[in-house]
Amino acid sequence: MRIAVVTLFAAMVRDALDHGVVGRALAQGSLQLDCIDPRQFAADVHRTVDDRPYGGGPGMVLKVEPLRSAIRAARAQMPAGSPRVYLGADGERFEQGRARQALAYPGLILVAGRYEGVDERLIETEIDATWSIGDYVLSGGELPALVVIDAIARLMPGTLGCAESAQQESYTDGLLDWPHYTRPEVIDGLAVPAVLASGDHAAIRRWRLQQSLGRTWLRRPDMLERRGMSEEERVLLEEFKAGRV
Ligand code: 4G4
Repeated sequence: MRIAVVTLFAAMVRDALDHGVVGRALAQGSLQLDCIDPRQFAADVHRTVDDRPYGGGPGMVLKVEPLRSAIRAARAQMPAGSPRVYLGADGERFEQGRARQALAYPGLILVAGRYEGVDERLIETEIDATWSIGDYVLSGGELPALVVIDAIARLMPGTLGCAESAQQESYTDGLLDWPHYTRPEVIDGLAVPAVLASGDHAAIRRWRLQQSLGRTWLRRPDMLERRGMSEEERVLLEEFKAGRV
């Protein structure tokens, strides 16, 4: 998959993605990243990319022409039908479901704003959607763009070291994760749950599903409400609530 980021801080975006599973996806070529800097399209000797806001007040606004040229350049080098997405706190919430949907896109153009934001007419004419990663204001769209790229990249086939890890998680989609343990078997008087060392894979699967259901019920009942449960899941959650596990 190809992702283009239109940003005044290309090095920040590239450097942050050069680690871990996303770094490997880039090295492998399953993910291709292009950063396009609006400053390269600025017309004057000072390479100006901002200007004063109409109506006055503090702060600056990203100028239309350099940003528009950068978005168009991104579009020209990306597969046809790659949506242009602006990152802003006023956007639609970017959640796991959106990350999964984005896997099917031919490409994705992410536009990171700075200063007080961009000229509204540019959003109207050059942007297909605005995504927000949560209800807080950041100094630029780069961190949200990085969050979006990481969430998508780890879902791409071949990105996670183990081919099964993504699939293993699928039956608990829409649930919180189950608890994980590694050696030693006892630490600070706390033992690993016996079932995990039993070798009984069906029992382990049931225990993990039950822990995921229980945690989601305790910590994020809204997620459980949205997702619904199978009959097996209902039984497992009732057993969890009864405190038998
Ligand atoms: C648009 C307008 C996204 C974008 C102004 C971007 C939070 C999110 C920005 C700004 C962002 C989010 C510079 C204030 C960039 N902040 N919640 N900031 N600012 O996804």
